[in-house]
Amino acid sequence: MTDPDAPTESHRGAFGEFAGETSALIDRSFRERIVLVGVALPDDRDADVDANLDELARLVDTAGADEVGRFVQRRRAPDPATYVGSGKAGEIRTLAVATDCDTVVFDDELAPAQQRNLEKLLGRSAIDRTAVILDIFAQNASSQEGKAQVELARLRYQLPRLRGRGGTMSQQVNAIGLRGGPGEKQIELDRRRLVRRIHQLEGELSQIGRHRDTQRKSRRRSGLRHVVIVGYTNAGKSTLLNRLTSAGVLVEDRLFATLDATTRRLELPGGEPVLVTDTVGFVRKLPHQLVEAFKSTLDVASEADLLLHLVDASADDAEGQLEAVHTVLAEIGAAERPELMVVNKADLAHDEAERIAAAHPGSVVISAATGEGIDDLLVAIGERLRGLRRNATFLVPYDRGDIVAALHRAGEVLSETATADGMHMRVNVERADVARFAEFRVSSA
Ligand SMILES: Nc1nc2c(ncn2[C@@H]2O[C@H](COP(=O)(O)OP(=O)(O)OP(=O)(O)O)[C@@H](O)[C@H]2O)c(=O)[nH]1
Ligand SMILES: [Mg+2]
Repeated sequence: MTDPDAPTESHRGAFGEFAGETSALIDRSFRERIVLVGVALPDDRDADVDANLDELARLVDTAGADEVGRFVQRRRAPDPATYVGSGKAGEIRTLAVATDCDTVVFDDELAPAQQRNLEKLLGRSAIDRTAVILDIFAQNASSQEGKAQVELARLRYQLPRLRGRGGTMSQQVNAIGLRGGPGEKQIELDRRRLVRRIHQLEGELSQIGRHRDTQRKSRRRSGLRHVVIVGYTNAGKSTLLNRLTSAGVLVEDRLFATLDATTRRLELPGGEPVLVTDTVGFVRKLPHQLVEAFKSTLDVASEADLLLHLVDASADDAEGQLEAVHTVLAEIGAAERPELMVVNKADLAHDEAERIAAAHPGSVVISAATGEGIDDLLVAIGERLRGLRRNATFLVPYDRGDIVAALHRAGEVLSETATADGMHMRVNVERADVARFAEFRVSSA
């Protein structure tokens, strides 16, 4: 190795190197120095590009590393071989050398070949946003399910990226400088081991999923409305659940502090009990591997009677965060759920909170930390829930078992009587469903 800048086996940049099932992804014995790189497409506004990279900087910081520089390239599309143009890659390398950076983090998921090419061009590890987010999730997972979900997501990300670097997978940490490796045979062995582990985890998770189905059924049987708190990470979701129910969920000024769903019972001012769930937060471009692996956790949102969408009024980019949350909600099939917007941290940013609330009619301003606005929030939740559903009566012919089943899925069947003309069903359903089954409707009693 004649190039003094070329990585060696002892190169510090271990950030993002996958080390197999259990080991940490980042060497946290020191804070790595990171250069951030994004590509701005023709339709991207400057402010959005900045917001994306600011968010990436926060993710990198949470993962335990420091931003020492950033680069944005305007392009029609990312370069298929190197994400940025190759000229730009040269400039990034110069900056990386000047700032003594360990790792370059790219704002979009890199294809395996792009990553390989970039590492060659840059002479240091090149990783992507997905790896950083996976890394934070790995650091924060604590429950058995959370750990299995994160590991599954990491392995699915790792599988197409396996390459011969020497030794077993667990020896690959810090082995960035080893090129060539022992060849196809070892890669094939690693690949098989990985696939086996993926299948094992899928099995474990489907086992846990069955338990969750039982919980879900008992929740349905309880007949209680289900309110789910969603929002950008660090918006204060867990603080709100604690405020409402003394749940004792961990609250931290940290991205993705919560990875598991916690459900508690809460009585609304009228005495009506409901269930409230706090769950994992969202960011922009949430990796699809995580969305898939966390499906069972995220499903609570798509099954909610009401979403409380919590927004941090003190965030620089609250509107952008709102949009990011809506994108993820759409991805997980929860876009159609009724939503009550709740603007939080009014104690920190009072004027901004009022401004956001004014832009979104029907929203409520609170501070989960001080309790300000919580009484109004409880009233608003009650009102929204009451407005969502109504009782309707349907008469379904006996040859339409599909409709009977669909009504059972759509709402709560209050009574079901066999008559000469068909099944007479009284059902508590959402207004939209009343319209959907209008053809069979007989009265609104
Ligand atoms: N000043 C102020 N801080 C708040 C408020 N609500 C939450 N926080 C703080 O914001 C940080 C994040 O709060 P969490 O409740 O952990 O946020 P979260 O939405 O559950 O975050 P994740 O689980 O990481 O997605 C913590 O430091 C809280 O103390 C509030 O109303 N005012
Ligand atoms: Mg939380």
